[in-house]
Amino acid sequence: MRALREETERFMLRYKFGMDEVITKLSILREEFSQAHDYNPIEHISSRLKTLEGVIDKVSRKGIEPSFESIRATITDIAGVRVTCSFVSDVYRLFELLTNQEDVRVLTVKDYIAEPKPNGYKSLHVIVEVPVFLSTGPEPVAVEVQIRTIAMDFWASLEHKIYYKYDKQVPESLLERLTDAAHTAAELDERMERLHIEVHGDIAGTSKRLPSSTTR
Ligand code: 0O2
Repeated sequence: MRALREETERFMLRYKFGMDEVITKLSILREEFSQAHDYNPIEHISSRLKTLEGVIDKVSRKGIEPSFESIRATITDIAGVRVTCSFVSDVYRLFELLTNQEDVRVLTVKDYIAEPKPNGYKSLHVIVEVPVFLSTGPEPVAVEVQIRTIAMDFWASLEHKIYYKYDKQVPESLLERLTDAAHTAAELDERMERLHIEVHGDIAGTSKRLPSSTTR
């Protein structure tokens, strides 16, 4: 029993390490990009680790017998990192900067910005695999990274609360208003980005520092 508990803790710890590694990568990008371009593409980084109960629930819902092996093979969002950016262009820029790193392997990409969910949900989801260096050697660990704008995040967090408040049975009229609000959020993103480009120019990933007169 004790051995199983220790193995379970060790199993879950790997995901925490993978998550920490991705957060470190993002924090380095944030700091370095700010220094090199006088511009910060990341507003906020948050993370969460699924509970063991949550993981077992999810694998069981898929009709799979829970085991370390089956969980490793089928549940790729045990470790989750969420990044909010000001603008849609920053979302894609950050995606490129992260996934172009040599030790980051992309497992799947779901671009709900290009193709929003029917309810209006927008976000860029990428499952990456990063090596975690343990005393027993390196181990690849999957981490789900969700990258989105502040407006998309605002919408998603309210939608998430409403979804659970109504126990997943949200009244039709509320659903319609939520989808409408998602369109408004998308429109706001476009307007804000246009304004930003007008004031600061298009800060391409490789562009030089902005002249001091145009920075705040
Ligand atoms: P939590 O607590 O945020 O982690 P899968 O996870 O692969 O079985 P799916 O649908 O293929 O399921 O994964 P997908 O589409 O990549 O979305 C999974 C996560 O995206 C969700 O995690 C949410 O965080 C977020 N998400 C997806 N769709 C919506 C949506 O319509 N509204 C909101 N607010 N968030 C969404 P979890 O596990 O549901 O929750």
